[in-house]
Amino acid sequence: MGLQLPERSAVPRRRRVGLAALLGLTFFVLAGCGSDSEFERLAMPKPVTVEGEHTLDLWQGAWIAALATGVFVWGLIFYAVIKFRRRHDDEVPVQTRYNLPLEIFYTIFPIIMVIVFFDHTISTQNAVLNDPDVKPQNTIYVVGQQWQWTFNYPDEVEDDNGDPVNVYEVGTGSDIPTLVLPVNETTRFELRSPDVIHDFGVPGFLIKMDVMPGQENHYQVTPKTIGTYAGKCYELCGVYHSRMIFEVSVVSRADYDKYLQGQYDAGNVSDEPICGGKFADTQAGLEESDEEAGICS
Ligand SMILES: [Cu+2]
Repeated sequence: MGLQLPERSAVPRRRRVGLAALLGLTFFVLAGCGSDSEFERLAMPKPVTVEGEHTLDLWQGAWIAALATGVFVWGLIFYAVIKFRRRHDDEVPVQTRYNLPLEIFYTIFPIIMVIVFFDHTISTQNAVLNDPDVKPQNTIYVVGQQWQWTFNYPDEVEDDNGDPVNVYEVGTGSDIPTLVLPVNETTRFELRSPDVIHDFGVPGFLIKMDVMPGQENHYQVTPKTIGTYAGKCYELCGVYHSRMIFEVSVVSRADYDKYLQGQYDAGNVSDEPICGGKFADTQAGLEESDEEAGICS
């Protein structure tokens, strides 16, 4: 005995038309999602990088797919609840057994959805982490140390002998550092930690990533607009975790070069990227400087 359904003619035509119109309107509204307002971005911050656009697309696409599925399922639920409600106390509901095509459908379809979600996630991840078509023009070694950030710009400036050297900016508990990035250029962040797990992120980049001792994480950004943005540590990393904030300044290439030269002139210069502020070497359990251990290279 298969699934028993009432005669099709029992559903008034105008109700079917109304349901179809509701579904169509939902798709129309969702398909029109742009990125100009926070509502349209579904509460995501406005992306200020090329890579952030990919993340926003994934976010919006996932919500549209989830909402479309939700509307379809809710529609079926309410349809069944209303259509097959008990009308008399002595009425026995229609008894049903398995329906093979239906069971195959609701087994296969979620698997297809997961595969599609997975595929979009992987392509977004590739675009954000390591797009093979985009060669980073700059590399910055970002060091998270308890409890501030150090930004290293290796081989960007030459010393008096013409040898490339590293310039850096170190934040302290009372001094918020600034991460300077050139606009419309791809910069790769190499993330290093000499002590505990931190997490490096800027809301406008639509990405954050753990900074882990002993692991070399990285991601890349291509800022589209000149401006200043706020960044912070997203991992509870100790007593003064809340002080691990920094500023991001996206500037023109000329201002970027001027900034790097300014760091050199100020004496913030070393041969290799340095691994943190003066507290980085004094963490419990660290017997020697991690800089000597080569963790930053
Ligand atoms: Cu931290």
